[in-house]
Amino acid sequence: PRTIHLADYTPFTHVVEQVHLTFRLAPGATRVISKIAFAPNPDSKGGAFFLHGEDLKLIHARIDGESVIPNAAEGGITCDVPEGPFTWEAEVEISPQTNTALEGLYMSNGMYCTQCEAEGFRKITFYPDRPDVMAPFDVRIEGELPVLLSNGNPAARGDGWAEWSDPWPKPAYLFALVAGDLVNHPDRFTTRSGRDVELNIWVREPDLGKCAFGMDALKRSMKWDEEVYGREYDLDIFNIVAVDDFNMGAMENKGLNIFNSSAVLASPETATDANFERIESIIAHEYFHNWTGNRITCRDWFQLCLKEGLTVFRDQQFSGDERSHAVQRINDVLALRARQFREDNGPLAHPVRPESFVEINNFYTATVYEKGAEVIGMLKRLVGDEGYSKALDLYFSRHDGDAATIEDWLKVFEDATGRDLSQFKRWYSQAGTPRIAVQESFDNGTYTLTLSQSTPPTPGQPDKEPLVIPVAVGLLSPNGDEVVPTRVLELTEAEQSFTFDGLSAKPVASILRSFSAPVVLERDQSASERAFLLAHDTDPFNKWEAGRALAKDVLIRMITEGAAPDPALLTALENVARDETLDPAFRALALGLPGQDDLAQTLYQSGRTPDPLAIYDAVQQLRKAIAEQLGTTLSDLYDDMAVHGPYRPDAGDAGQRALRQAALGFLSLLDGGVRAQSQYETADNMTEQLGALACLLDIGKAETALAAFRHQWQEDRLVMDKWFGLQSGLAAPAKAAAAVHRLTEDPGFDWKNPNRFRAVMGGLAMNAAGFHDPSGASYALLTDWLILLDPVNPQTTARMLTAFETWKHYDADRQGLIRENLERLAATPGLSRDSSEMVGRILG
Ligand code: BAL
Ligand code: ZN
Repeated sequence: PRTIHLADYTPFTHVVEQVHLTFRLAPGATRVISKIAFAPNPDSKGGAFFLHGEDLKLIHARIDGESVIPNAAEGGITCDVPEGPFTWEAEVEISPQTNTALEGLYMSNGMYCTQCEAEGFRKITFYPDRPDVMAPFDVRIEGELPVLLSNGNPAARGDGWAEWSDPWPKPAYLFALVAGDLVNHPDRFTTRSGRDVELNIWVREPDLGKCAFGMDALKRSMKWDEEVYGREYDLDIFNIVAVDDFNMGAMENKGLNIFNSSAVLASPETATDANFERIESIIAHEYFHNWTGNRITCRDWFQLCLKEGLTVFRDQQFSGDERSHAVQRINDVLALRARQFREDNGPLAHPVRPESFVEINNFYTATVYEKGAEVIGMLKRLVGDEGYSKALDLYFSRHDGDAATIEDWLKVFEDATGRDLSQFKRWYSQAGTPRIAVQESFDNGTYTLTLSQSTPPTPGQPDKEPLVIPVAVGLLSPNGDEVVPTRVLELTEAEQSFTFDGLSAKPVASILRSFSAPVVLERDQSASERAFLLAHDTDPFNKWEAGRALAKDVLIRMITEGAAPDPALLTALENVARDETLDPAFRALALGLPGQDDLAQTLYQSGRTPDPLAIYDAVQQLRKAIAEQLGTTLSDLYDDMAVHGPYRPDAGDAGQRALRQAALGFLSLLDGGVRAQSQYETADNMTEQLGALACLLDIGKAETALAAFRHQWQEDRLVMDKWFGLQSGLAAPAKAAAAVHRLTEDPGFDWKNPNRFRAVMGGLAMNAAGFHDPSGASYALLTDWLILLDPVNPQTTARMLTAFETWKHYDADRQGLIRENLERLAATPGLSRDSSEMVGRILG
């Protein structure tokens, strides 16, 4: 397969002035008739007229009404065309029914739907399937189904047909079509300039009761984008459709967002607080794409972070505004470290704007999305809120209707603020997580903070240059008062010192407040200083971070030296747990221990080989010690945090439930599961029901509850995903492969459904000690299933391969076993482009 390089970008030979598509739907033989008005592109550098096309049966093609026979070319066709404007017509046949890759036009539970990003449109018809070709689309759908949807505004409809017209020029990846036996949850929204917009969430009839929360989240998102970014919706209708078989969370097609049903459907009985929160953020994310992605799109796929980093940043801002900024920031950083730092730390590390790819689907990564959002957060910190606002206004006015680049994006910041961003731009091209080492001194009332930055080598980038890193710092006096409020230091050199004068005593520095940059802070700090910051820091993120660092230090000593749980940590945790001035959601996060994978990464970074079983044992030992030391506090919390009255998914109630669940997790280690069993039996919402089930599984007493859960929920796919995922994720280490194997033999293991596959195999991959069982049984099991899935669904297979991305951190025996499995997969005849690229990069 061919490698595509950013440096090779050339504009398309033509522009598309208008697209007309007619779909004659039939499961095995859908006809797609296209009529496309092309004109020469004045910016073209020349070359043959080329249209992408894959798996299309060409029935006929015409140029200006005359039949033509195009020439087959790699990934599409070429054709001789007139010098001036011309009309291209083609009729092709495709088979949605046999399209299991879920890319292009496919079927899910009897409904037709599409997924075109990144390069799925070429499986629908011949077209310049590249984001810089933007055109208005008119679409006619013919099919004997009650609901026929496409992008834009409805134009006309009759019995068995409907026509849609999208006036906004868009790239083909934003095309969408849905046809099925669906019902809608309707609503309306009036934009600030008075446009009356019809809103719908389309679902299968049994799911109609699970749309209200998603609809409310949509309306709040529309309002927020008007108020905070001045962005208004621009069509008369906004449709969302829930689909059961979907490779990702959701897709921002213009005016017709298509959602994985797990990312939109929710009711108190079937969805957890975490599900509600995720739904709110994904609804917002897809809606926000209307401006950051759709009205202004990407010139090419190397610029993916232009829309994704910015849209993630916007959805994080929204969730913070709607809920709690402190809790949002902690959760965002937890996710960043778990996924993006992990990615940066291995063979899949790549810049936020990659410079080459074989299969673009492999670059919908935590680096492009989450680190992409962090880069925007840093930019905002550096130019200030007002500068950011001015730059964004300029971005929208200057680039509306454009397919833009990172250079365009940075230029608006330079023009709006007068700041030179040439060094900052390295964040887009340099991969890896920077380390910042800290040295401190205090002399005669002056505190000096010396920061040194370095970034470890990543594949293809042995040498790194210094970045511009905003480091937010505040100083506390020894009695806990804040003596210097947060100041943003700009670290631009490899090493730099910053001084703070006029202090009466050596301060305790709170460094990297709000996690002001996506870096690893290397700071040796005593347990007592960490406990001091946990008790006194005014920055909620760093307050939490101090507790997290303390717990990590303690666990590392337990793992590497066989130390006992440090009483200082237990006391600090008890103080936080009891502190009623703190938000329960924050306290729940403070009681959460570092993840086992996070500990493995930390050990590896400090030059040690992680032993997943030793990590597992240490975490279990610490949990037991916390339970024993904090027993009374935890049981008080469990009682006090009970939420009374009908379930509400808001941040306040969810925070109380989270703290209560954290307490239950520890208490179950002491009470033999009595509380969990009782909670399981009386819960009237999924958060508490599933939370209780998790505790019972954790202590090996879930048999009855698992059977009851299955009996109650067997008809609900999304709930049953939880049943599968929990068992796989919480299986005891030595038994994990066998337990997961049993799950794959369950008649409910519909492995072609990405949600179900991810629940079971993703659960295993996240069960660190079970996945890395020294027998290698889990490696082999996952590999067997990936080999089976690859020809059916390459995208999901390739993503799941990231389970192996940290393989070189482990001992020689484990590395040998993993290599054997990866080589077995690599040698599979006909392996997809997606998986070959991934396995090649992982093996290195
Ligand atoms: N554009 C793909 C799905 C998303 O990021 O919204
Ligand atoms: Zn997105």
